[in-house]
Amino acid sequence: MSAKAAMESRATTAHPDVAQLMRQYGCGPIQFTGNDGLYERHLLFDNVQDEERMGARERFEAAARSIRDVLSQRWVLTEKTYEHENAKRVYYLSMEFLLGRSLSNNITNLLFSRIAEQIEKEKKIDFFPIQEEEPDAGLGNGGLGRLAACFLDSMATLQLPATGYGLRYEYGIFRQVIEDGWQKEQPDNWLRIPDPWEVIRPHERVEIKLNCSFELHDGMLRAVTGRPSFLYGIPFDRPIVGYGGKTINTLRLWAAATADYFDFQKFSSGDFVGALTETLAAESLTRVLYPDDSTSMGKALRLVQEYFLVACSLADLVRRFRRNNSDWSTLPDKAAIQLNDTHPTLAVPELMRILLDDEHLEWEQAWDITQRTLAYTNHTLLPEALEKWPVEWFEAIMPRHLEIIYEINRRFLGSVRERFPGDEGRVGRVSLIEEGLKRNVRMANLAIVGSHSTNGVAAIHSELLRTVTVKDLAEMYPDRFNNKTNGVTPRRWLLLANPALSGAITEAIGDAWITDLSQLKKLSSLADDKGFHKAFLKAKRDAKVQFATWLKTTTGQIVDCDTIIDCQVKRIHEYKRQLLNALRIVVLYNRLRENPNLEMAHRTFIFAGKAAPAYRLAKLIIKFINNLAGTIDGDPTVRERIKVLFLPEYCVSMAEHLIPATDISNQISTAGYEASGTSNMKFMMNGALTIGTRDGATIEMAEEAGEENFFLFGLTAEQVADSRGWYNPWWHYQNDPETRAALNMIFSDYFSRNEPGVFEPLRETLLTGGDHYMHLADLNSYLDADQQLCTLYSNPDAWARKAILNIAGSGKFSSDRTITDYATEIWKVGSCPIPECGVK
Ligand code: 26V
Repeated sequence: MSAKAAMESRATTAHPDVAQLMRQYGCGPIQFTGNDGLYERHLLFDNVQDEERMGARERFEAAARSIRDVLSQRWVLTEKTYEHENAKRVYYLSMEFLLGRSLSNNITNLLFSRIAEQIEKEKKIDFFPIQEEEPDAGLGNGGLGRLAACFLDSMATLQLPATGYGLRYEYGIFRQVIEDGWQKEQPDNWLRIPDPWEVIRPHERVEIKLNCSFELHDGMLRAVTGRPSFLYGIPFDRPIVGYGGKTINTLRLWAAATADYFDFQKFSSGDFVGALTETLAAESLTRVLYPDDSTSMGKALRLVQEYFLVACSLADLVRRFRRNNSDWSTLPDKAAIQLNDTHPTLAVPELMRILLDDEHLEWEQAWDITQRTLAYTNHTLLPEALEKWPVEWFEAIMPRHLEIIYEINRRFLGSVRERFPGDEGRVGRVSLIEEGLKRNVRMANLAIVGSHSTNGVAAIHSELLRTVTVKDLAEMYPDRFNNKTNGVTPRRWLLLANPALSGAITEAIGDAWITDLSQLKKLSSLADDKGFHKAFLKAKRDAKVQFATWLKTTTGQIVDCDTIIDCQVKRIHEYKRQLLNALRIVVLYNRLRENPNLEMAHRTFIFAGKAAPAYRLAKLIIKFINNLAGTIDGDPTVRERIKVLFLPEYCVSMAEHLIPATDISNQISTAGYEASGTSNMKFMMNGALTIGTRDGATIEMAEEAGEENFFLFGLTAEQVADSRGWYNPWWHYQNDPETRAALNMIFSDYFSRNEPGVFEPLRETLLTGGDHYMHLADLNSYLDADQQLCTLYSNPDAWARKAILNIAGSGKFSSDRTITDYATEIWKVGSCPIPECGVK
C-alpha cells in the first residue's frame, strides 16, 4: 500500500463518516441517523424547562445521556456476545477506580470528536463549560485507583471480555482546600446530583450474609458483633468504551442496601424511627472511600467494605458461570480474577466457602480451583501499607472465613515444614497468622498462597518483592512471581489531554499510535528534524497557554508561559520526597539572594497532591511549600525569576490540564520505595524531561529513551539499603554549606515569621530523627542534575531533541502493552470481538 493510501485508510479507521458510525451504534432495534435530536430531547424532556433557562449542568446531563443512548445498543450486544460465546472472562476486583470525567473520554473513544466539533459549530454550543460541569468520579486515592481505570480502558480497547468490580462510594476522595497554607478536607458529595452514566440494576441484586449488624453512634458507623444480618448489594453499571466503540465493557459498582423489612420486630413494636436508623446505618457501609493512611487500617468497617466487595462480586460471577456451565473444575477456564492489591484478598476464603459450603466440593478440588482462578498484584513494599487484620475481628464478623483461613494455613505450614524441616523461624515468617499478643491475618501472605500469580508493577519492584519483602514465600513458590510493568492509557493521557501534541504526532507518523503506542518509535528519526522541533515546541507552548488559561479561570492562580514549568504532582508522602524538591528550591533561592545577577532560567515550580487526613507530617510539608511560595512571592529580588505554586485539589482532571504543559517532571522518591509510579509515564509521553531517581518504572523509562536523555541522580536502591546502618544526615549538614544554609533558614523561622516553631518537626525528620528517606544524601546530586537541565533549556533545539526522544521511547508505557502481558501470561484470555453490524 502506498504511503498516501495507508494514511487514508488510517484516517478512515479513526474517523469513519457519520452514517457509518451511526450504523455501528444502531446495532439493535433503534437505528440512528446522526441527526436524531437526542440532545435536544434530553434537554427538554429530562428537565421540562424552557431552553433559555437551562444551565451548564442541564446541558452536561443532556449531552451525557445522548452519548449513553448512542452506546447503549453496543453495550447490550457486548454482554450478549460474551454470554453467547461463553468466553473466558477477566474480573478486575478493586476497592478503587479513579475514573475522572467520562463525557469527553467517551466522545473520543466512540470516535465522535469530529461530530462533536461540527455540532459545536453548527449549533453554536460552547462545549468547554459543559465538559467542566462533570464532576470527577474520584473513587480512588491515587496511583492504584487510576491504574485500575487505565486498565479498564485498555481491556475494552483490546476487546477483552472484562468486567471491573468496585464499590459505589457516595463520597469519593476528600476535596482539598488550602487555608492559611494548611490542607483542610471537605466531603466530595459527587453523587448529590444523579450521575447520568450509571445504570442501576435492582433485579441483579445479591444477598450478603454477615455475622454483624450496624449502628450509628455519635455520627460514627460501627459494626455490632454477634448480631447476624444481611445486606443487599445493588449493582450500578457504568459503560467502559473501548477505543473505536466496538466493545463496551462494564464497570459494576456495588451499593449496600437493606430490605424494607430489615428489622421487622422493631418496626412492629412501634420503634419506627429506630428501625429506619439501623437501615441508614447499614446502607452507610459503601458511603465513603477510605483515605490511604495507616489509621484506616484500624477501622473494622474498612474490613467489612472489603468483604462486601468480594462477596457481591463473587456471588455475581458465580451466578453468571452457573448460567452456562455445570462443571466446577472448568471455573479457571472461564474466569480469571485479578486482585488489585490485598484489598480484595478475602476472595480466597470466600471462593473456598462457596465451593465447599454451597457447592459441596472436596477441599482439594476447591483449593485447586481457587488457586487457579485468582491472581494478585502487589502495589507497595511499605511495611505500614501491608494489610493485616486482627483475628478477633474475623472471629466477630466472619467466623466461617477465619475457619477456612486456619485450615489453609494448617495445610500450608505442613508443606513448609516438610520442605524445610526444623526451620521454625521460616514457619513463623510465612504463616498467614502473625502471632503475638494481638494476632493478625497477613493479607499479602494469604493472597500469595491462595493464588497462582503474584506480580509487582515495575521490574525493580517485582525484584525487591521477590528477594526481600516476601523472600520466604517466593522460595516456596518461585514460579508464581512475575513482573508486569504498569502503563497508562494513551487515549486519555495523550490523545484527549494534549490535542496540540497528538496532532503534531499524527501529522508526522499517522494515527496508528493511538492503539499501538510502540509506533511512537518512528519519531526517533525526527529527533534532528528542525521542522519537527518547531512543531513540538509549538505544541508545548499551546499546551502551556491552555493550562494557564484554565488555571486562571478555575483558581485565579497565574502562570507565566515563558518560564520553565517544573512539576511534582502526586500524593504527599515522605518517601516521595516533596521535601527534597522544596529544599532544592530553598537552595536556588539562596543562590539568587546571594547573587542577584546570577544567570538562572526563569521557573515556575508546581506542586499538587493530597495528604492523608491523619498524616501530620505530610500536611506540614504542604504548609511548608505554601509558606515557601509566599516568602518568594514577597521577595522583590527573586519573584520575577522563580515562583512556587501549590495547586489545591489535585485530581484526574487537573492532571489532564497540567501534564501536557509541563517541561520538567520530578520523580524523586528514595530509591527502592516507589513501586512504579504512573504519572512519570504520562509526563514522558507528553514531552516533559524527567529529573529523577533510579526507582520504580523510571528506571525502565530511562532504558527506553536512553539514559543520556534522562536526568537521573542520587543513591540507587542498593546504596540506600547498604547505607542504612551508617547513614548520618549530620554529616551533610556539617560538610555542605548550601545544605546547612537551607536548613538553618527553615529552622530560624525565615519561612514562618508569624508562626514561630511551626516547622520544628522538619528538623526531627531531616536531622535528629536520622533522615530515614535520605533527603540530604541526594540533595547535591539533585541540584547538579537540575543545573544540567537548565543549561539545556537555553538551547531549544537540544531540548526538543531530547524531549522527542523521550516521546519516542514512551511506547512501552501504554496500558495496552501491560494488559496484553496480563492477558497472555496470567489470565490466558483472548479477545472476543463484538460482531460488526452495519459497518461497511
Ligand atoms: C492502602 C490503603 C490502606 C488502608 C486504607 C485505604 C488504602 C488505600 C490504598 C492503599 C495502598 C496504596 C498503594 C498504592 O497506591 N500504590 C501505588 O500503586 C501504583 C500503581 O501500581 C504505583 O504506580 C505506585 O508507585 C504505588 O505507590
